[in-house]
Amino acid sequence: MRRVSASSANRKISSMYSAPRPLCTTAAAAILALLGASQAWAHARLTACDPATNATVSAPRTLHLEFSEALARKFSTVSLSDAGGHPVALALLDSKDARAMDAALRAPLAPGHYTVSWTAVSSDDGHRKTGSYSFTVR
Ligand SMILES: [Cu+2]
Repeated sequence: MRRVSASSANRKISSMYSAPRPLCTTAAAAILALLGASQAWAHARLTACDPATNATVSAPRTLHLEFSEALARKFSTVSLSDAGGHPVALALLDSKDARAMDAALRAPLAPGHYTVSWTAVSSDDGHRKTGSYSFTVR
């Protein structure tokens, strides 16, 4: 999230019909600007995923990850490894939601423990954040 002056944020709100962004994003930008909030608030955090963190599921066909901000596709990645740390082949899919990453599994997953690792780069400020979570295939 770029820091914007309060006056430019106010202009954005008053001209919301011409603003390219949804109102909630614009309003959030205005609030952050008024509070002088830390840029750390704007990093793309993982907000939801399927399979869910620590879930036990039947073999999934896809992975879905949702973030708090739109992603810079070129620099954002997701990978999967099995319990032995070996990479599992994924095919990144085109996500309609700019804040989501979707990947298809090239082959059905055998029962076991898997770890998803992600790198999310915010398209807004270029900040990079990484994380991982696990799920189990029954
Ligand atoms: Cu940021």
